[in-house]
Amino acid sequence: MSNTIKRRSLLKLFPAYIVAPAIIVSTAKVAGCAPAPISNAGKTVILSTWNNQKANNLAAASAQNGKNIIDSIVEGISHVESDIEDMSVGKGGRPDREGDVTLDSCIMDHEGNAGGVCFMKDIEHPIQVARDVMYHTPHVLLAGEGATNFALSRGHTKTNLLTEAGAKALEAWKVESKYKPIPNIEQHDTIGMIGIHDGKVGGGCSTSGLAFKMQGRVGDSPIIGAGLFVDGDAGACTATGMGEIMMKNLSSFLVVEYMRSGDSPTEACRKAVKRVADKIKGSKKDQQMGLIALDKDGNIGGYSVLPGFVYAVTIDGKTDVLEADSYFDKIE
Ligand code: SD4
Repeated sequence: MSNTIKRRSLLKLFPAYIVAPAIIVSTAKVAGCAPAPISNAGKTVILSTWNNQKANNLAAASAQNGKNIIDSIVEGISHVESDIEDMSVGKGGRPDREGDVTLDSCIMDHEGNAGGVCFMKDIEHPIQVARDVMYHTPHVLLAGEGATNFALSRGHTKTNLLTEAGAKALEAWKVESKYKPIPNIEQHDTIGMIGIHDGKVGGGCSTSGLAFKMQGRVGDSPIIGAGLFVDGDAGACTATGMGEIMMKNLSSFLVVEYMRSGDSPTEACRKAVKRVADKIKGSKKDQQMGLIALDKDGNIGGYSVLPGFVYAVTIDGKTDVLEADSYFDKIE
């Protein structure tokens, strides 16, 4: 992760309003004497959770080649779903405790159309199936066998999602069988991707969920409002981390609503994180939630409960990895 930019170190060099967040500026709250804001209006902006630079670049190239924001995001996320080195998404994902890899995903466009799949087995590209649910069914979310059968009806084929590494990880876990999600695992986790292209905002999210979860467990990633929310009049937000937190607080929805009320993306994420972190205060601090957001003008931001959350940002073809500020200073 050579070109990670740590926002705190930039803050030492520049006034906060210039570095919020790091390379892109949202000066919504700087009154009167503010310098001219640097705006991303009119640019193609792609953001994804974790160090997903390759996925960002594919999505950006796709937009450059004339695809709309939704299809570009599907292209970026599909790459990660096929990457068996990424053990938190798609093929190669860590299984549940019964040995099944089960996938969750959703997608949403600027008009408020949405689709998702959850607890889906045997299909490599849940993000593509989510898009099909959005555009080719009257529903928003298909689960389990229904989702797999729908995927097959749309031309997907069955794939064995469990790799040797995934099976070995389960065997190792069984020795103690302790369910203890690890914050920031591999810096390469669930992919949530949001973007704006041709003035249209969109987003998608895809995961194999928390490793060694109970069979049937579904996280935030396929749930509109929890793992992802998009509104063409306000912006987009997506989440990563311990899904139960986002599900109980509808964090992605909350961030978009804060932006609608005038908060910058960073401030909106900070406030949604605070809502969650205030409830954690006093108890063990080992539950991560990372949020990234984009407003309708292309300004971006991120914030997390615990340190160590990074996200990839591509603006007009240039990609960087930023580390978000966090509510707590350390993981306990
Ligand atoms: C879940 N939010 O299933 C996902 C997991 C995740 O980084 O994001 N891991 O709860």
